[in-house]
Amino acid sequence: MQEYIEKITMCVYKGKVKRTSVFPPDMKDQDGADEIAVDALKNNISPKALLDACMLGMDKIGKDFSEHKAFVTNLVVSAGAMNAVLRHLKPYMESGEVQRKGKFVIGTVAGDLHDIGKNLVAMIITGGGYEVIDLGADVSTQKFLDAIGKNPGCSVGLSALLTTTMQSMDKSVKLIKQSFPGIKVLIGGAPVSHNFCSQIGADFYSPNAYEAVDYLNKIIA
Ligand code: B1M
Repeated sequence: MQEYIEKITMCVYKGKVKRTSVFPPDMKDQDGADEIAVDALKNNISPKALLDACMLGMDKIGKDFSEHKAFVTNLVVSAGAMNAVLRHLKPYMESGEVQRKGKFVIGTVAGDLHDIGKNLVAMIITGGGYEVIDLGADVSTQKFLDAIGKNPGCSVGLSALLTTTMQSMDKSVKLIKQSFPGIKVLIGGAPVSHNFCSQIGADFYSPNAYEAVDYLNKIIA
């Protein structure tokens, strides 16, 4: 088990997507995140353990980037490797109840292109029994408002990964609350906090996908 975990962490960290990927040159002809994930799942390594291994790889490259030891291109290839693993985990994450408990609109806020965490949250909420309407990344306030208007009774989730786009989140939450006062707004993402959530008038801050599902289950109970 440990061997798979270490290999996945390394592939995400170094951005090795597939065996045929030419990057990074020092991993030429080695299996990438894609092949290792398939093999690991066949050998009963849990999806959760693979996910944790990816997060560790992402944290390592994120730390290198903040210390100026890596470039944006490294973040891009690491994201590619993590997405390769997530594609294989999707069926496990989404294998929730077939009957849907409610609708959930989700998106990453305007100006922010980070969508891996948002995609993960969307998968886990789908698995938790909700119909998820995923608006993607860099979502304008108007796009959120339109989707909420088309899906009466839904809850909404906003993700932000940059301190700069927390302002977009603030703006979107305020306008959503103004236009649809009864709607529950959930927020998340690395720079976001409980304090920020109260400041901008959102209903709930979730540090991860699982607490988001717990919250949705609580509000429909
Ligand atoms: Co960017 N980036 N990035 N990046 N990137 C960070 C976020 C950064 C912390 C790196 C660093 O400096 N250490 C830093 C932000 C600094 C800051 O603002 N404080 C940063 C920067 C600066 C930038 C650029 C500005 C770099 C540049 O161009 N100079 C640029 C901005 C582009 C833009 O958005 N306009 C940029 C670009 C990119 C890529 C496009 C190359 C790529 C994203 C690819 C993609 O998403 N498709 C990328 C990546 C990969 C990262 C890091 C390395 C990894 C992010 C990630 O996917 N993590 C990141 C450093 C890091 O986080 N270690 C970094 C894995 C993911 C599963 O976790 O998204 O946190 P996360 O989601 C978690 C929770 O936060 C939570 O649940 C998830 C699962 O536990 N969660 C929610 C998230 N959303 C939620 C919503 C909820 C509930 C929970 O309810 C609705």
